[in-house]
Amino acid sequence: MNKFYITTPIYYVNDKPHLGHAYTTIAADILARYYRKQIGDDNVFLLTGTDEHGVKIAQAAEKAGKLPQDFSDEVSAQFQATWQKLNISNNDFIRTTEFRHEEAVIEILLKLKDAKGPSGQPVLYQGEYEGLYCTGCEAYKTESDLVDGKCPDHPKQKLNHLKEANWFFRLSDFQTDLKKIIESGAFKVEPESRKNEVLSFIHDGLQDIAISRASVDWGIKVPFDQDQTIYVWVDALLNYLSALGIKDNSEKFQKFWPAEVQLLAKDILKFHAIILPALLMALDLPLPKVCFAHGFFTIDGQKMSKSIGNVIDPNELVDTYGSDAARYLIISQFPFGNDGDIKAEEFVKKYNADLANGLGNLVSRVLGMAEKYFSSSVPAGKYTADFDLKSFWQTYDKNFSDLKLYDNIQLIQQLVSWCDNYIDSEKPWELAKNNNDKLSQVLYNLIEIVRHLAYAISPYLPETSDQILKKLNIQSVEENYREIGLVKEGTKLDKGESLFMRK
Ligand code: ME8
Repeated sequence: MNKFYITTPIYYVNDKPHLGHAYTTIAADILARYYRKQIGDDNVFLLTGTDEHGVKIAQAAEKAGKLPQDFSDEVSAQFQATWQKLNISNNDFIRTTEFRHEEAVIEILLKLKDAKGPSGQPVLYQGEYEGLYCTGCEAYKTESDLVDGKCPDHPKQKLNHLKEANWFFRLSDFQTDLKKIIESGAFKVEPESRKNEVLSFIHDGLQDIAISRASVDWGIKVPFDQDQTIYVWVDALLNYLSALGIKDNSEKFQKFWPAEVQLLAKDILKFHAIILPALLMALDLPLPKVCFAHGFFTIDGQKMSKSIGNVIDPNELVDTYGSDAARYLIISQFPFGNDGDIKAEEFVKKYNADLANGLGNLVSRVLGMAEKYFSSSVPAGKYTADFDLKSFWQTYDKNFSDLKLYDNIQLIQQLVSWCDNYIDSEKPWELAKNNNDKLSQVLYNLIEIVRHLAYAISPYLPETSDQILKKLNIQSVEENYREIGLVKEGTKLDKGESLFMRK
């Protein structure tokens, strides 16, 4: 891989950022940080942003007594501040109310107007829509989407009955091609269960979709029909292209498009695995390589919701635990991809077990022994421990290429436990009495493993990684950091402060 473009969804500004948004964004950041180490900073692009048009935002602004643009400015700023607090290393932040986005969307719509689908028919046509619309999803609903006559994701939301003249996108024309590229893996929908879900949806038959609304004002106007507003999902999906500068066919666009990975959750899978690829095919543009939909989590067994009062603000987690630990606690809850439950009371337990008593304590223990027995300098030795660091890195890379972010957390925790057991079985405090050579060797091994750990945690815990490297007197990232035995005899070490205070 020589470049890596990764995207998160752009989040609605009807509400401030919550743990669900943080989950996807942290996962994307971990991947971006990993690939920057692999292929260089200039070759990685991480995009996130905010989705600011549509009925849902207009209603939320009205409720707050604000103009939609002012309201969007405020909430979008909250998203940006939260990502800064969580140390998200996004290369750009796109807002759908920005001019650069709007002008790109307009140009794309004009291109679509002239485009023909696989059958040779124009991809856009005028028609009449009659049916139901859920403002919560900002999506049209068919009877088969409903449970007890309600949207299963927004049961409290009243469904609106719409009857309008709209512009339609001939999605049905792309059915065969979509099936082919998903089945062949030319466009990967992951995990496997999500791929099957999308294929069975396609198998049931794709309906053309309305891509404009006459009754909505807050949005971008259809350039060839000023009475219509572009459907918010079409507007939003195009952010992945507008942010790179598709309009001017910028160098950035040429370099980074298509995305290697699009991360999202299962709630918006159809938009990313069906509508976006069909739009791209209509525009004759290459498709993203992987569309990965992770699971949805509940909090203490319940759906996260304002009315239940169990919404967790990621900012509060950072205030309590610091940014690295907050990232860790959010992403280490359950395997990436699956649905899971987050138990609020587990945060403190996990913090103490994995970070304060686990990684943090190991680093203090190793550097404490180096201080006590070797006046804080690296003793003589070469790497002889029977922990296979080479295969550790192989598994680590494989997990990243399979997007198994959680498995790498376990891999790192296993290495921490391995070191704790090694210390307990070698008993350096006894070696100090009678076997200085062995003591040097054991300590050398431990310091070398701590160095590898510092690099392995860096996508997840970037600040802690830097702190450990500093303690090891490594001023800048070593190019060949995965080599074994790079720690040099005589290097001054600095135990300093604990990495994580117990709570
Ligand atoms: O759908 N568990 O924005 P949105 C895991 N604007 N992830 C969760 C989650 C949960 N309980 N809740 C939210 C939109 N997420 C559109 C997207 S993209 C062109 C437009 C995450 O603010 C997850 O990534 O409703 C999900 O897909 C996203 O937030 C939905 O964010």
